[in-house]
Amino acid sequence: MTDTIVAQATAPGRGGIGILRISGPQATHVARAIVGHCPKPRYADYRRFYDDHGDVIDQGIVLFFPQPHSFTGEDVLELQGHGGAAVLDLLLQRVLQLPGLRLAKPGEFSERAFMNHKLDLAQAEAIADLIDASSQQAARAAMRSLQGLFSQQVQLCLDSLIRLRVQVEAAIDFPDEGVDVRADEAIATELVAILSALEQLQASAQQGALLREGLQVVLAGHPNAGKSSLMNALTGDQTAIVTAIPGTTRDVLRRLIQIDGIPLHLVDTAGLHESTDEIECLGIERAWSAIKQADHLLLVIDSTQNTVGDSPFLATDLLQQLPTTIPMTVIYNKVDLTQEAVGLSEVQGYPLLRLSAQTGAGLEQLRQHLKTVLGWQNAPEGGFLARRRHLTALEQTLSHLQQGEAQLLTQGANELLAESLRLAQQSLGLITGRFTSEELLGEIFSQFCIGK
Ligand SMILES: Nc1nc2c(ncn2[C@@H]2O[C@H](COP(=O)(O)OP(=O)(O)O)[C@@H](O)[C@H]2O)c(=O)[nH]1
Ligand SMILES: [Mg+2]
Repeated sequence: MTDTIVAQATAPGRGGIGILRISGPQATHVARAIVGHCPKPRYADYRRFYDDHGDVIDQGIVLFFPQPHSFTGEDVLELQGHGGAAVLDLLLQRVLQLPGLRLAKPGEFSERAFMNHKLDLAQAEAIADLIDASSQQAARAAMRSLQGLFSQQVQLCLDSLIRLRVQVEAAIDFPDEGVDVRADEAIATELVAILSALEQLQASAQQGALLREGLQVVLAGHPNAGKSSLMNALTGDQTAIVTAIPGTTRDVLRRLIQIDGIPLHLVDTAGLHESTDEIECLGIERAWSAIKQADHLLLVIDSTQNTVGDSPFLATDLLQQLPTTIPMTVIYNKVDLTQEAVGLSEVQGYPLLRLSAQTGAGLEQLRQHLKTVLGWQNAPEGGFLARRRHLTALEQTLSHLQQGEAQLLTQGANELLAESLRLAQQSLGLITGRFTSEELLGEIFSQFCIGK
């Protein structure tokens, strides 16, 4: 028989109300043991909560949701008492004394909801994402995923794929009946349509992943260029120490900021140069490792040191060492001293932005520029939140389909195409959990918080 699980559903700590949630076949038994009877389904019942000696632990609301009309699809009981750590713990210990009960694992309530077909996998993940959302945009997008927007689009593509597989299997099994080029043509048209729907879905999912995870933007450059000043200007506080002494920053500093609701991990690093100071050398090593993991680099240059006439001059020694695969913007800082006009131009094929970290001139342009280069298309209302796992699944699906398209062109509808379509359906199904392995499920749900 399934265990009955219990966990605190409200955040730990002090609060007006604290809720224990119980799910499983023993839920009604718990109600009888603790409040003396099982309340009428979905009615708030104000009761005392008793311990095993008949002493009152707390008093509050008890709610009962009989299966299948509950979050998990099982019998669910909620005990809503006062939100104190000690009193909730007493209540939890009392519940755990009862036969067949145990503490829930992280994400176990959502996992049961998934197993009982209350949610698909993408929706279950959206619950965790909604709880973790760090901006209003991310929260709204997570809610749309939870309501099934993402899943519906995946399902539409899955349905078309299944229809196409049937068509292909028919062409293979009954070669004499429709054999012709016309069958192949119909298949090709359908395949192209699925490919284009999936590409659109992929574009939205990429935006969704951006909204969920944010990107790493690393500030790099010579000492004293103004990296830490720029970090502070963007975070709006004194995150990093700024001095006129070169080599002030010796560690890697990270801060999460938002630009119009898009999360962005800003990383300040030690100035890059040859140093003999042991601590600074370690800082520089860390700076290089942060640079290699960046999604975008901001190469900060002190414009008072680097302008030759009118033409901007790049720190070429650094340029040669920086990874060429990571997109980069050159920041010409301290224009308050050089009187150069703020704004965006270009240098040696890189976007160049003149600004002053100290006065804040040009900062807004930097924000807008970052939004653009990080691939944010303006506010897709109706967008949804997606995870890296979803992007991978979409990529694999697309690659199987593209392979299938090539096979169809060269050899017509045969077993190879059928196999590519089968694989495509399998990878797409991973998103909503149709073909998901036990291990993957375990991994996904274990990242949820307890009580969810
Ligand atoms: N005038 C002016 N000074 C700046 C500007 N940005 C930074 N500085 C100064 O340059 C020095 C080095 O700045 P800091 O942010 O520590 O540079 P980092 O070594 O690259 O992190 C400090 O004295 C800052 O006050 C700026 O935009 N204008
Ligand atoms: Mg610094």
